[in-house]
Amino acid sequence: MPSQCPETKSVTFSSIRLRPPNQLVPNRHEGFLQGSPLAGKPSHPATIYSWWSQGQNETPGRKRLTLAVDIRPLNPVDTFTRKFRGGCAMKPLDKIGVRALFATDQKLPRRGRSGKSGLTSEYSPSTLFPPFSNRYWLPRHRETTRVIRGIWTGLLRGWFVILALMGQPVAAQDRPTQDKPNFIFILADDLGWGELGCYGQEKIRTPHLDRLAAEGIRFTQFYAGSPVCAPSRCVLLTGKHSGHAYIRDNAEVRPEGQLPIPDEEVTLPELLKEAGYITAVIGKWGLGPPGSSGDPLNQGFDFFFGYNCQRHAHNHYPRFLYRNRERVLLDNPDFPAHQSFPPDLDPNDPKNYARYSGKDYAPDLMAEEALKFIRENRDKPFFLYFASTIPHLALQVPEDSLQEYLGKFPETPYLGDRAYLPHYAPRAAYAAMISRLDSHVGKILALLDELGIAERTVIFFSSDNGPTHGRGPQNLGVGGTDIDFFCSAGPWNGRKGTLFEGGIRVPLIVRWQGKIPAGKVTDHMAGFQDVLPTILDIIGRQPPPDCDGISFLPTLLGQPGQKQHPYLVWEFYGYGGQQAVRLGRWKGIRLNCYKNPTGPLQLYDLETDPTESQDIASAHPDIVAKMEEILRREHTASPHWDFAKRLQPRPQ
Ligand SMILES: [Ca+2]
Repeated sequence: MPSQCPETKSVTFSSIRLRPPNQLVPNRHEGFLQGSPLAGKPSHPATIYSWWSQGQNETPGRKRLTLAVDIRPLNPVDTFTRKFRGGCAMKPLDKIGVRALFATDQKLPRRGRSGKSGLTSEYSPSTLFPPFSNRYWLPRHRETTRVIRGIWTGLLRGWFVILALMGQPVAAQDRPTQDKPNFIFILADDLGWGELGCYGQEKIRTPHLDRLAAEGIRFTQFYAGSPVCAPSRCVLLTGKHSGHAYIRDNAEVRPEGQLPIPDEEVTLPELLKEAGYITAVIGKWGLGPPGSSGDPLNQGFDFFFGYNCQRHAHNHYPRFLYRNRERVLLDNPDFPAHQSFPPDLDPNDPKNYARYSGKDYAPDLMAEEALKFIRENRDKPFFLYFASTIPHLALQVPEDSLQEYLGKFPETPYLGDRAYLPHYAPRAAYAAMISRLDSHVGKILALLDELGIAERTVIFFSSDNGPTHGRGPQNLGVGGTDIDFFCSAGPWNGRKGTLFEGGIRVPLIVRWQGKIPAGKVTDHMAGFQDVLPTILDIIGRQPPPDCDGISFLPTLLGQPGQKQHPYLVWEFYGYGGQQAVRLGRWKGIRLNCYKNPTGPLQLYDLETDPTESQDIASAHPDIVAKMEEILRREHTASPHWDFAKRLQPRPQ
């Protein structure tokens, strides 16, 4: 059937606003479109959805109602579980089908009843859609049949209009190509809030990142999507927070890779490809094995180079990396990324650590590929997602960077007893890794200057989660790290793997020369889910309707009108299970969710207690109750994660 439709389009008309707000649970109705010209058959399956957006972007007292219709080719193996995407063309028809997204943006006279179970409302969007001048029934829970009948009537009349609109170039609303800036999103791995000079770091040198901040804007209240790698990256690429995102914890699959994000997830590179961008991910992926639905090449990237599997990335001198789906063999010996130092060797002799390195340092190779990609695509609008594996363990760094720090700090050889690889100078190695990443950023900045494209390239720099967790005597962390020595989490409590601030509050630097005032610092509260709508905002496009993010473009440009998150939420299904809410000055955290999914929330006042050390929940039951309500509301069920059922994906 795919051959019957050469391409897929989605048409966003506008949006509906109703007053007063109604609480409508998302509705989904399946049926058939009679006489669809698409399938060439007398009937055609359709899925009709309606839902209220969360209201974060809305005027108080109003909510946005969106009505969507998913019309797909008759494909017996396909399922009706697709998500919506708005304002853009879609993946190939054989995967997604044709869909039309209707939304209106007018105050509508309401009729009928409303209630918690849904609503009945009648409206006439005739001012927006002359062909849709008949009335539609919006779905109400127990009136599905009547609703669908009403919608079908409209659809059948509107279908031909949709087809007409499909013929129009979607990009017509976009800014001209030459005005489209390039985007480079640089993501560090396990880099703490306090590990850059521009964020107060005093022991580790990061001159190029400090320059980036001096020439751009630095965020002080920016949050990762999750406290560990894969779910955080899922939030970044889909714009959905971790209560809605598909990936909510690291979950490995065999023989290599992580649980794949499904085809129907709408990703930032897909949306940018729609807008004419060439897209690349270079670095660590972690969202699906090669060939799976989560393969980067199946999620909107034109090019991939690096590690597909997060576990494979534990060794910075691997035997191979991937170029697209092909393995590229490297000049490195084969050795496991987790081992202890041999007891019969001298731990103070650096030569005995040569066995933990090789010739091809993967972070360098990935940086070189990034430079190559920029050079080759300098004349196009491009999106480069450069996901470095630094400073994630193991402690491995080329000698020239290590030399910068040897002798600078008191050292105790790390012998591999807390995972990863031994190193005779673990503090120097850790600092050197971060400076190595900084040098990669410096090369990118220099190349942009050389090519004369610095001013039309927006650069983001952030980290996927806080610095790695520590445990054991001497507070030495996993893999020989010593994040207390470096104040890696800045003033925050908590490390990677926790929803305390140190696990999720991360740096964000954005530079757009000529547009973002230099040297700016903002306390605008934002998170990974905001990156997708911000980038789309820059090119004049709308995010998908189920995006949880808010564009922070006004903050970048120093313009009025910045919308605020009333709150941020996180769900995390690792480390015992955790949930958290940031509500203004307040932070609520629930730990050990697997043991007790409705256990007590801890409450902290970040203004007076930034280290989250005094639980004051008992003094503020009203705030706790509000947070609990937010956590319930912001959670969608997942096939893979459920605290109550103790559901977590296991390696398959
Ligand atoms: Ca990470």
